[in-house]
Amino acid sequence: MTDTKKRSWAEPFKIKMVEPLRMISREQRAKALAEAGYNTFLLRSDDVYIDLLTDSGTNAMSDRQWAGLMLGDEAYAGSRNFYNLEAKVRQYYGYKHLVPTHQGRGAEHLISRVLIKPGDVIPGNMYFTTTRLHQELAGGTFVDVIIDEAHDTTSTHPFKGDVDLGKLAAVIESHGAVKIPYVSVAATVNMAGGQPISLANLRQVRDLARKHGIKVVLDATRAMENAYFIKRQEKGNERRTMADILLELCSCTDACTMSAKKDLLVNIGGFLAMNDDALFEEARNLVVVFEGLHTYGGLAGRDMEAMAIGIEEAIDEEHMKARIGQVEYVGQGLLDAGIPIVVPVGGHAIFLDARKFLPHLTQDEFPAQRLAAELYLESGIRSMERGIVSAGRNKETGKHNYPKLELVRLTFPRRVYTQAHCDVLVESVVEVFRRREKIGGLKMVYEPKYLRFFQARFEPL
Ligand code: PM9
Repeated sequence: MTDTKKRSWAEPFKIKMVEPLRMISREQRAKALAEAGYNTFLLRSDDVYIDLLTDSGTNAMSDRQWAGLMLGDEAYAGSRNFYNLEAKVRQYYGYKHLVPTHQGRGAEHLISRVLIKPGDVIPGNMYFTTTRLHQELAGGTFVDVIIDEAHDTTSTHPFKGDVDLGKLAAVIESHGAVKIPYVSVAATVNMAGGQPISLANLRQVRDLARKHGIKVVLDATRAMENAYFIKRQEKGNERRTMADILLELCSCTDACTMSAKKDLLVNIGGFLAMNDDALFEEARNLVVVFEGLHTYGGLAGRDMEAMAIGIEEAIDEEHMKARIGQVEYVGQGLLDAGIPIVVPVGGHAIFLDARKFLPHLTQDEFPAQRLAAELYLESGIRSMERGIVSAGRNKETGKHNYPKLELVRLTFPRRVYTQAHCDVLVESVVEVFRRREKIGGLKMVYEPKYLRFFQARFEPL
């Protein structure tokens, strides 16, 4: 019987252009997987049916954004699109200065070079792969100060991205404020499952850091999604706009790095933004060395225009409701089927708990890597390992880092897939779960030096 009280939501857009999908046969998928060394990053996109590898640069742009591309001012210096973007970043993120970069890691590179000295320590709410690598390449060491609940896939804490203030205070106490150039705060926290940080917690982080003269740098890559969670579930924020919350989030920090390929609905782009004039001066000096002139930072004028328009579309609450709603729809489907996932469901992805999915495998047998491979084999769906392979090696000992979280990420590009794709996804995961006991582990047969998850190769044990 139809529930007459239930009111469904629907996407606030209709589809104007389509890109055909095709599914190759199981035999072809098995061959493709072996050729890719059981690494979903090494599959050809043509061999993928539903691509949930990432939400990075894979979003569908709107008709307004495509029109914006035609307004690209490709002047080498002083492009009008830069000034449009600068105005939007000031309006919505509130920082005084903007340094465009080709993508997020370009911004991470610059800020790490400017602020970190060899021997420094950077506390943060869980590592992110590229962020931590740039901190390490600049001579720093990342220290995780996220709350313990973030490492527990079953904890239903609503803000698992929060910083543990006791842990942060202890890092400051043991290393001294002079060794800590900044606190690295992500909103939302990707590796924890897309979990948000609360405004109350960020205010406390700011107060503690300021007391010791330490900066706070925000990874604002998915900060709009974080603002949505604050509005929905942090007391006292229900009546505020997402835009207002975003401004306050940023105002608690001194600078931000941004991969615009996520929240901001573009295929390429990023930036560094800050209030401090001296920091801006240094970043502007370096951007011309590594990215491009300070008014394009490795981007075409048209890319900056699409980003400026994307900011306004992404801050729209109907857009965000549908975006997060889609992720939650899949999450609920998987939970109803008894599949172990990280709860609460986060902003950009569903994370399968590979330890619980494949409890007969040890972490050295790369359970999440194998599970991602198996899901591809089952259904042509591409996902991403977020476990021991992504965690890399300890920079001192050279041994594997063993993260508590051994996850497979099913990541949702914005405005790309329909509810029918979501249903196919849930059914496919359930099918793999049904035959989970027969799934074996992997051994790593090739390991690159940096960010090994991108290019490592594996074979079945
Ligand atoms: N994130 C993702 O799929 C892209 C590739 S995986 C390394 O989640 C955060 C929170 C990110 C992020 C990229 C970057 C780097 C910084 N911070 O990929 O260089 O999620 O634009 O951004 C990916 P870029």
